[in-house]
Amino acid sequence: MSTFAIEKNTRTRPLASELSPEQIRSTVEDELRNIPFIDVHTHLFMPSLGQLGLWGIDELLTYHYLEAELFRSSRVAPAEYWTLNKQQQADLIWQTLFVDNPPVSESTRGVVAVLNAFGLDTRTRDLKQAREFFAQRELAAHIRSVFKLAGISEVAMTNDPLDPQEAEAWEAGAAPDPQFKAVIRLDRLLDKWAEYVPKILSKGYLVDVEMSVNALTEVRRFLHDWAQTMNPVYMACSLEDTFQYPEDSPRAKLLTRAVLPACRELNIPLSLMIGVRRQVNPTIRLAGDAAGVADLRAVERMCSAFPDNRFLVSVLSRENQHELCVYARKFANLMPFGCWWFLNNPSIVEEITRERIEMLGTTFIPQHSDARVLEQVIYKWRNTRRTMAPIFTNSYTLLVEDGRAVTREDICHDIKRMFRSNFERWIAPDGVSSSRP
Ligand code: HDL
Ligand code: ZN
Repeated sequence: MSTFAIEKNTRTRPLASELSPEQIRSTVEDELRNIPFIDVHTHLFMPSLGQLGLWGIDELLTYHYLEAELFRSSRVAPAEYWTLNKQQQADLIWQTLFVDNPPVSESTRGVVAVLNAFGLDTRTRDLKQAREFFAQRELAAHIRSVFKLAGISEVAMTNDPLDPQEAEAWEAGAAPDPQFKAVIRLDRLLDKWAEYVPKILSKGYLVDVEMSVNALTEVRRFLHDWAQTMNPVYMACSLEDTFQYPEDSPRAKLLTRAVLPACRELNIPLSLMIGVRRQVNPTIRLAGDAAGVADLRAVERMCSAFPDNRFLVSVLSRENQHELCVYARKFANLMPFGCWWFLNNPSIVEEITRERIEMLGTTFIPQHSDARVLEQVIYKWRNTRRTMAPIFTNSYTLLVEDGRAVTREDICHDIKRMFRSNFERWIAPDGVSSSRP
């Protein structure tokens, strides 16, 4: 019961569908389970991109998150590990992180959840059963089954036009797939301009290392041409914790004079993922990146300087989350999304999500999976639902305590907004610069 005395009972007759505090939790859990989510950032690939798509037990176990954990528990040094083949690596990781030690970390427990979801033995000492199971799966049917288990309807990919293998597959006419939305990834273009000028020149774009006015026009044509091929829902880049904007750099010139104009012309958002500290330990390869606190005044300046661009922003440092929420209150063209990478752990997801709801209501995108291996979406989205349920329950319970009835329709509306329509409106051809319904 509210702690505030109500002067007079102004409550109108209870709504037929009004939920009691006890019903709120079960209704939140129902709607989280019933509504299929859109996964707005992954490293998954549509089947027509061939070998780029990773799936199955050996890929699940050699995920770079698990490789980082292996090197903390195994006497095998990275240099030796890299000489092993994929199955030998997976066997070593299974033995070390799942047999010799209970798999209690977020990423190890995730593999357990995937095996369990398919009814496979989670305490086995070897991978024979799992390998036989995945070997007999037909990919298209397997994808449908995985998406259903994960409760997702579609995913956004990460597509790099400067990756030779991927570019070749697209240029060969890779068939689009409605469940896999393309995203043009810009890291190579922005971070390694001089290195990739020859490659872009070879494709017929008259660019130059000095980045003449004509070169920037040619980059816009390059982006438009790839947008024609991929039909991207947004463009994206990851940026270090030291990222500044504006800055006197090829990256800033490319963002200002090529990428942002192209996004406006294509009417699609730009995703900025900020805070990575690249390769602090290169001996462990993909696992070698770390996190750092970024100067989010760069985000402030970009949102302010480009009011006609829409931004998706995720930051990697826990310390940056609160100020990102504040900036989202200042700029309606800023959509915070996800609990990225090292933040995708329940203890931190809870803190981030609660402060977002407190400051932004439901005008944000709570989570993405960042999945690199197909079946990871099963555990990443299961964990998200499990973590979000008490958070949303608390929000609605407070609302009832403060005097406003809550219905199943309210809860359904909000979950659809956070996990679907905020994104759909952000990428919509008639894109709006806020998440107003
Ligand atoms: O830059 C990114 O998109 C990151 O998500 C990296 O791919 C990172 O290695 C990762 O997989 N994080 O989950
Ligand atoms: Zn990613």
